[in-house]
Amino acid sequence: MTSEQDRIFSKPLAKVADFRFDDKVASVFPDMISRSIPGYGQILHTLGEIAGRAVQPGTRVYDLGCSLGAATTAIRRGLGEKQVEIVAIDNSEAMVKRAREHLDAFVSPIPVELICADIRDVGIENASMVVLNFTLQFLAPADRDALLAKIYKGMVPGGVLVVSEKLVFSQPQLHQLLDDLHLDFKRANGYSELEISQKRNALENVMRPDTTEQHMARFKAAGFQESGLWFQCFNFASMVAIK
Ligand code: GEK
Repeated sequence: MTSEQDRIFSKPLAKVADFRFDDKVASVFPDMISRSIPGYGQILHTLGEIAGRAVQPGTRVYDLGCSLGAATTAIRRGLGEKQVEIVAIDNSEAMVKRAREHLDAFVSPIPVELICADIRDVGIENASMVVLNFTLQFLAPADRDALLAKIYKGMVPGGVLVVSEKLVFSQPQLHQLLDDLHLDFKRANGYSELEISQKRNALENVMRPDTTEQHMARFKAAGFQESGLWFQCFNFASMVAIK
């Protein structure tokens, strides 16, 4: 996916408003996410590989917080001709509008139902794979356990949940080092100090990352039999939980 270059925070702002997934963000999103999240491309590719192994015929795949549908597209690729359907959900109208164009441009026998809704309000049924690719961190922390419980209930035995997130660490020096390495990654991708600091302020009240331990405890409390990290680069990770 190509898009315009992300220059959203490049000019000094009198007041940095809370980050929103609006039209401006949707129009630069592929550039923004690939320059901001180390390993994003690797994670997308592997979502397709996981889908190829874990998705069971006659079931559904859910892509929760699908943005422009990048994970859905990777999963469609990984599934080939399998008889499944994908449900892709995002509550940003700007994202869903563009996601429709991206998904329509990709020829695949796998149907995608694209829904503009809050993932807290939609039912999960007959799922053998559920993906939260950098979405859970945007939900109010108090709503996260209930979402995981709903997902678990809607999954078939052996189903796989993939959760990718930014992480925080309880060990302060480790936290600082991995955070600094992430900022270096952004600098190396052309973001200025102003862009980095204004974006950070915009996200402060909107994105609240958990520790790895919180994620693992949440998977266990929801009922998942097994869980673990399959990818980590600096303070970004992707985890799997198996029902
Ligand atoms: C990708 N998964 O490219 N209900 C529905 N959608 C939501 C909610 C909610 N309650 N809260 C946030 N979102 C994508 C990237 S981006 C990650 C996901 C990022 C949506 C929000 O509108 C946005 O599109 C997405 O979650 C998060 O693989 O920007 O760091």
